[in-house]
Amino acid sequence: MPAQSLDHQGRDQQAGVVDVVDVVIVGAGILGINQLYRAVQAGYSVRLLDQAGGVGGTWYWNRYPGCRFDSESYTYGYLFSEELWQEWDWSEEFAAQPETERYLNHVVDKFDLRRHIRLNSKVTSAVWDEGSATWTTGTEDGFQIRSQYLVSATGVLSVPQYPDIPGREDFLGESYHPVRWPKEPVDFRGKRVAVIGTGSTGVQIAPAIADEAASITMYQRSATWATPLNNHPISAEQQAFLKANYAPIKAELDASVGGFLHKPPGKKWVDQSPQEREEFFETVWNSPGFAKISTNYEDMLFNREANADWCAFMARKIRAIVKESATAEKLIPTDHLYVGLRPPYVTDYYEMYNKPNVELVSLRETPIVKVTETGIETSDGLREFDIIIWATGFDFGTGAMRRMGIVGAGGLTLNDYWADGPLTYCGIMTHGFPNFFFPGGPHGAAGNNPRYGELQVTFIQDLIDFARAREQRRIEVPKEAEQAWMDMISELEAYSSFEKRGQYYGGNTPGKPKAYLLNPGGRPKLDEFMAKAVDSDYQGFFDTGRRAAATAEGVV
Ligand code: NA7
Repeated sequence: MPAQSLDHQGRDQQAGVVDVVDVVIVGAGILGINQLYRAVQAGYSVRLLDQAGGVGGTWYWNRYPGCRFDSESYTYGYLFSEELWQEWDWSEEFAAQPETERYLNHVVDKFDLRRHIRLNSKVTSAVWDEGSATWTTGTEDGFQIRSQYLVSATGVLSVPQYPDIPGREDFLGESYHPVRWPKEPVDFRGKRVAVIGTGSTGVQIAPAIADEAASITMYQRSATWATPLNNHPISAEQQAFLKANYAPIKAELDASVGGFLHKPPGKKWVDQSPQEREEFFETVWNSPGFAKISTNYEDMLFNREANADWCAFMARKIRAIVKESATAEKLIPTDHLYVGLRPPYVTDYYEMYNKPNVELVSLRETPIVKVTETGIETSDGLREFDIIIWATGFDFGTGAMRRMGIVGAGGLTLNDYWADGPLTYCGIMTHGFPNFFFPGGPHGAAGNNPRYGELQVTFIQDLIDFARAREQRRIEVPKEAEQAWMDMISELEAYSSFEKRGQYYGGNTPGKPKAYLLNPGGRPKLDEFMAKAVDSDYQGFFDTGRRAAATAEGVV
């Protein structure tokens, strides 16, 4: 079926028809759009499927008040087109969700990508056929499509997670998860609002609605080390600077470890006096977003004393901002150091607690007993609400792929192969699943995700081009290459500051294997592994199928 047969909503006119294309991409988020752009540019027939009613992925779904970047806008956007860079003006250092959704729609239209996209298409199965060396992908509405290559760009934060609290379904007021926020704005005026969860999402929403709502009650299980985002509008002068410096900025980002422009300070805590430390921490506190990590003392994450000193500084800040001392003390984490959990970056979060209509409930002191028809009962009694916001996180990293019904070579399911945690090569391929790629997947990133993702998207497109040029129909990462990447993960994970109870180990998701889900080697390790594959003409990537067949026949 030619792409032109899509109707104006991006749906095929006849569900159930088996379509055949070169590449099927799942997910119209930042990396799915990037992969689509590359594949279309390279002349492939492509169909992109997304369960949403619009493009944007994370930036389509998370339309809750206060949602915004915590990576600098211009470092998050695409770098593959200077023309795009020159024509798009980000309005703020850390843009809000509506602007990012507009940006991604702009990119799709500018590069004429929309006609390849089928929306409202939730993938429920994807099965490899060895004989034809193709994938057949099926959607919830019965549409089927066959392709030589399958790319799952389904994101790490796409499957919402609700806690198993008794009575959650009984609540008769409005309930929302931020990643399934309605398109129509929620009216908070005069409403009593509960926010469950104080991760990056909960602490963004609450200050954004605190003036409108009658009351906000924050339910906090773990306090987090939130620090100011320090957002600001991009001035005309800064805009001119960005436009004039596309090439050097791109070069700096391309060479960066984590995809940021922040520069390490060249200083260690251990070498400084108490007064120097105090002054330095003040500068770090006033720095933008993730610079709290990347421009902090170079031994901060590796020296517990240095980290504890930074935490003591942040605790003093919290006490200085939050007037009621009992509330301030509850907000100060006592069970983990900085970057033990993913640190949120906030605007007016601590200040919000000085408003008379905002209350903090520590679930460590008074746990939730149940949700009732009218509110939430904790061990100290019932509070009644009109709206409950479940800012309780995600099935991180593998959530979406584990729900797509992926079946690889020999009938092996992805869920079985990943039963003890994902096994990947560069966070993009897994052995036993030929012609299948997942940019932005588990083990892929640990920083500014699009900057990792663009390395992966480029590698995937180059690999497909290479295989096509040599008439290799089957691409499979060799087990040894996957093992080498997994060995890197295990070795460097030892230096990770993240706690096992958090999302990066699957610790927040009941029943999920506890395995590290980030790339602890940063972009340099991706570069190193990918360059090795490219330099060896992808040695071993094309003959594993034949080897397996030969082994089965007893030839080898
Ligand atoms: P997070 O960071 O996983 O935070 C989820 C929050 O929900 C966190 O405070 C949890 O407390 C809390 N939570 C989870 N389950 C419960 C129950 N049962 N009771 C009370 N509180 C609970 O998700 P976010 O959406 O905030 O952020 C996700 C990503 O978005 C983030 O990494 C950024 O990349 C952007 P806990 O810490 O588990 O005690």
